[in-house]
Amino acid sequence: MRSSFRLAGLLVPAVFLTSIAATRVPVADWTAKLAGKDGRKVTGSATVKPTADGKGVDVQVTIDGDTPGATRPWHIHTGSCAKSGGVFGGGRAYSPIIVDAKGHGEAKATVAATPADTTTYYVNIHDSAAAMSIIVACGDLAK
Ligand SMILES: [Cu+2]
Repeated sequence: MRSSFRLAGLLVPAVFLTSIAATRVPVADWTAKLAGKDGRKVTGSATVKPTADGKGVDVQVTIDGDTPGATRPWHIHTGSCAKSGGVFGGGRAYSPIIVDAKGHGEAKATVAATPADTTTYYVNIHDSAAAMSIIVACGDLAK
């Protein structure tokens, strides 16, 4: 009798741990704090979360302190603010941020690609479609 009680005591925690592992989200969220480039007072943040089907990521970006009425293209890029790289997941996934009268803007994108743990990523806020090489704000993504 005594030994079967002990066995039951061991089984309960094992089952509990297994169910936690099964419901764990496969990829952790990434976040970035955005800071203005070249003296600009723009601030912001971005979050990157896996989509429900696990085949891509939902990205949310918010900026403040920007020029009212501006239209800002933005993307996740591979690399870092210090070492630029290509657009992550193709540029079509990202629709531009429209800055409101208070200097605030936000946008969402669903990108059909998953970030790799072996690569670094950052978020770029570009000046405009006509001046993509000018970066208004930037932030490195981290888990
Ligand atoms: Cu870009």
